[in-house]
Amino acid sequence: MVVTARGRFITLEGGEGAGKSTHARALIRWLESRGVDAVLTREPGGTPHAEALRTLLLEGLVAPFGAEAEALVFAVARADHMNHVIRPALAAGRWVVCDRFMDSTRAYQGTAGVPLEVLHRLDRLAVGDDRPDLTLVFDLPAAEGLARAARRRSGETDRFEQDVAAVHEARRRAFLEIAQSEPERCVVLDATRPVDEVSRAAEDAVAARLGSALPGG
Ligand code: Z5A
Repeated sequence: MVVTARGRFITLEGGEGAGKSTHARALIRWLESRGVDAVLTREPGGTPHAEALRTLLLEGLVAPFGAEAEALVFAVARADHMNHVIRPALAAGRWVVCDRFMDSTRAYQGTAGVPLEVLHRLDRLAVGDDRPDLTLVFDLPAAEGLARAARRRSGETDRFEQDVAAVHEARRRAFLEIAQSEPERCVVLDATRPVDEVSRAAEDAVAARLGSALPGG
């Protein structure tokens, strides 16, 4: 019987405009150049049902029910994403690169007042033991990220972008606290540097943490 080695699960986290989407795409290209079969996905979203929930969340249609309800809906979307995309890919030996994941719930809904034990319980339900092998936290001052996002934006701001600067800074601190409390999983990258340098730092982090799982590693 042939046993396929499990793939590796990498998540990208950080505030608005920190460069997660840019570097998720770059990381997929780099992994493929190393012979890795990799899947690019995102949260909220990644499956048709979770993408439908993304629309509700980003249009602010869940917001009137409160932050706990938003955390629940993010967890429902995550469970669907885990069951239909992430777990099957990992089981097939593919690597998964996910633009935002469970730490975003801690940083956004946690700073909005949802107790940590509720968030941990939701993680146990939606994620279980299939936690990321590596999380890259793209760190930069919130004002700089918002300015980048504003320059790129064509339409209106979404429900989360509309929050005031102090809220965005609290989320930045929350991401850094998560990284500090789980150094075996998380690597913080200085996202104020030029794009190419940040990409190289992301690749170095993957090679350092997961290099033995790369083809020929
Ligand atoms: N959310 C939540 O509350 N709870 C949860 O559990 C989850 C999510 C999973 C999803 O929005 C929203 O859902 C999000 C959190 C909440 N809040 N908001 N808003 P999204 O996925 O649509 O948006 P985002 O995650 O914030 O992504 P973003 O704004 O698109 O930012 P980004 O992906 O980090 O950045 P980017 O698109 O790669 O780069 C932004 C611009 O900066 C672009 O023009 C780049 O070319 C440029 N860039 C990138 N890197 C650099 C460097 N190094 N220098 C200069 N310019 C750069």
